[in-house]
Amino acid sequence: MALDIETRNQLIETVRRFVRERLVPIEAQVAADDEVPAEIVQEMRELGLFGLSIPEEYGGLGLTMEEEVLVCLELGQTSPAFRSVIGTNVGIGSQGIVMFGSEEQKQNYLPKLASGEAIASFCLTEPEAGSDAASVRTTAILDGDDYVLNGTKRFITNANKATVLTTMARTDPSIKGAKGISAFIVPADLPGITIGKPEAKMGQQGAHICDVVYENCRVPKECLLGAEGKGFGVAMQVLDRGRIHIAAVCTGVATRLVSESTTYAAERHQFGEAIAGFQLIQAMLADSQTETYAARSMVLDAARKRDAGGNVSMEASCCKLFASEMVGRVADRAVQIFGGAGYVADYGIERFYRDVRIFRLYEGTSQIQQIVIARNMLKNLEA
Ligand code: COS
Repeated sequence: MALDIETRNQLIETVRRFVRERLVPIEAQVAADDEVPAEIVQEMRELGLFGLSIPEEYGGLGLTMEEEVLVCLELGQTSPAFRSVIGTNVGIGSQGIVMFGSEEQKQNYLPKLASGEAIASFCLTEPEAGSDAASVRTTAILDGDDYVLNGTKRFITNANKATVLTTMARTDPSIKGAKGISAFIVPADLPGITIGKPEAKMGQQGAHICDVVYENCRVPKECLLGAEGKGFGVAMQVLDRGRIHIAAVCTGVATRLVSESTTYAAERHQFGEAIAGFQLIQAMLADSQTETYAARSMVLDAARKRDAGGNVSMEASCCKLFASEMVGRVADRAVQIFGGAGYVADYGIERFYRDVRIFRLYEGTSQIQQIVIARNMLKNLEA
């Protein structure tokens, strides 16, 4: 159920203050250390951020999608690495359990994910299955009361901290494509699981991605999430929701960059006046503001449609496509407005420029979003 307006405003204000007072001052430090400090993670736990999307009866805040978007629009206004700490618990790691878990699975996992005591990762991507998610090769073969998992998952966010791995694996290798795939909730401490070391990345230092390797890992039958053979649908529905979340984060980052660009343009003097007085600078500011506003409007609209029970697969992809491409343009203009300072690490703008690049890639590249949008358009034509 939606929060009353006063509680909602309080939540947004609390997150805004947390971002401004606790996160923004340590952005450079987190990037240099490649780690979010433990005391910040603890504060996130205390604020309930790990459980934004988990229903109240399982210990979360049970926010509607619209409310989650409003939180992401605030949380996005700092280095995206901070959001990544809670990202998999709020989104792709937990939502399969929220949407498709049995009562027992929900009771077992959701309260610990909501409190941040447990960390969930989403294991879909593999070395040979990126955009083509239905070509998953990891196998899960039933043997007695266990499924035996073998295979490698790649670029798995938070895997080095995870206690639960929501994993897509092929239960019927004789079926190629989506239909042979099932979803599992795999406890990360089972024998036969190896977590690789975090990859060195272009940006978002402090957020970690690793390989997850399954070698004859015996997973009890009860860990099957949803029906056998229905795992691809689980993954797709989790991603539909995740794409709205990511689009909101992109919009939050863009909001921060528009604000930084405007302030800098008003303060920086050249040719005897503030560069904000020059129309070519104003054009860049105006374009960034317009696009940020458009993304904000889109993402709130898609969230409200989802809250109303609609299928928002197409809208989610429209939001992810537009907002992730948009924040790339906004970050590029921010570098341009800052000039040489935009290229220098101390100003932090170049860090955002690198940080936002991944948004066009993960949870489906821009090209995958275009495919999803166009397929839905054509399907609607047939209906
Ligand atoms: N919700 C529910 N079911 C869905 C769905 C959705 N959003 N999208 C697809 N499905 C179902 C289809 O209805 C179909 O079921 P039936 O065979 O019963 O009709 C099945 O899943 C297969 O769908 P489709 O034929 O569209 O699969 P494709 O192999 O063509 O791939 C794309 C679809 C490209 C959209 C998918 O592979 C994808 O999203 N790739 C990107 C993956 C991604 O985002 N990776 C990031 C990893 S997480 S950081």
